[in-house]
Amino acid sequence: MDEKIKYNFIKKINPFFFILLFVTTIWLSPSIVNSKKCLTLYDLEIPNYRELNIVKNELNKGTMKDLNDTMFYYNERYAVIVVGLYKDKLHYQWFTNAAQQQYTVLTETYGLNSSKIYVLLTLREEWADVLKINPAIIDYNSTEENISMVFNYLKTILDDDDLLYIAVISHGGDTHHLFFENIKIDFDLWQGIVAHDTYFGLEDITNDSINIFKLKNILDMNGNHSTIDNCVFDYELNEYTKEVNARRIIFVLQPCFSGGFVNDLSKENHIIFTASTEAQLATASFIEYFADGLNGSAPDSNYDGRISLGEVYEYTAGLVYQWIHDNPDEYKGRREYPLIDDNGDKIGHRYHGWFGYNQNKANKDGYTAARIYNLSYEEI
Ligand SMILES: [Ca+2]
Ligand SMILES: [Ca+2]
Ligand SMILES: [Ca+2]
Ligand SMILES: [Ca+2]
Repeated sequence: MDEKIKYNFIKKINPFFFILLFVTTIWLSPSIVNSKKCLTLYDLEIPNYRELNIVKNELNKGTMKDLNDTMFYYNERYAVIVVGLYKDKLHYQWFTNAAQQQYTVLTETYGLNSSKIYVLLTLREEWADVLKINPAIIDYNSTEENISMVFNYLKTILDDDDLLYIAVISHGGDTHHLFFENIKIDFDLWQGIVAHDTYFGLEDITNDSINIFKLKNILDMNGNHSTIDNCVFDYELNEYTKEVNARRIIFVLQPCFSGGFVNDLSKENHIIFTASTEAQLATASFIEYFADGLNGSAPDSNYDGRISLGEVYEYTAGLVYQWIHDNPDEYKGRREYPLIDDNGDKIGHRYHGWFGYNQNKANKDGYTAARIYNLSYEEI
């Protein structure tokens, strides 16, 4: 083939070749994706968080500061662990176990002084056989007066170089839920419509069972909040804590609908973690996964040799997703998305698939938590 014929041949074959390549690629790609198995909704909603971590590790490499950069070490560290309404024996066992676990991790793993940890829990003697907490660590019955008293005291002793860690373990409710108490609804339908009034219940051992989901306990006939009050609303928790002076206040909230606390508690120096959104139940043990994460189970996703609070959150969220994924029959169609809000904008975001979460952008949720380590110090 002389040069001229060869040139003409390539000129003819080129467009045809590329069109064929293009069509083949388009035709093959869906069958490659689907060749393993059919994608389910779960697969789309819940990517493998370990794989995501690997991708993110690559992105994060080199972006975190060196260990010897300037760090701010918290002066004094305090904690408040509240167990509210448990209602039945099963939850009594679960919640007292989770509270003990929080206490153990804070004292043994992170060295908090036991005299600086306040545990509020109302014991129920007839269920002593399933009690999982050492009664000696309990400071007060879990009443609204005592909760308010503890935070009032902390207002007088904490300074802006201190850390306060607050864990709430309780059944929770939501005023939207109340209006529809007799109707079986898809909670997710209500997500994001308004910022909900959310609350956690308190135990009344003079009653066998206080049903916090009963309308009469919370709202009067006009739909206003009742003065009969056996729960702590989101705005009440904000009232109790807003004047506590601390460099950081960390909230870890297990109650159902706890995402509804975010808009009330959100503040520049607050790091808020919730078990679910304001429209979701919280059936997975977010709080126990979180304690496990703090206690060394969370992976060092960015290989900087230390575990950040952000890494603990991602580990926790991954396990909650996994738990919901693994229990599809019992909780068919239900979602639970643990939220984080650490940029003070009153909006919580979740780890997977939402644009508001980014550990590397200063104005996004996740940025501050990724720079707090061992509940002891943070990057400055
Ligand atoms: Ca109240
Ligand atoms: Ca709220
Ligand atoms: Ca790390
Ligand atoms: Ca936020």
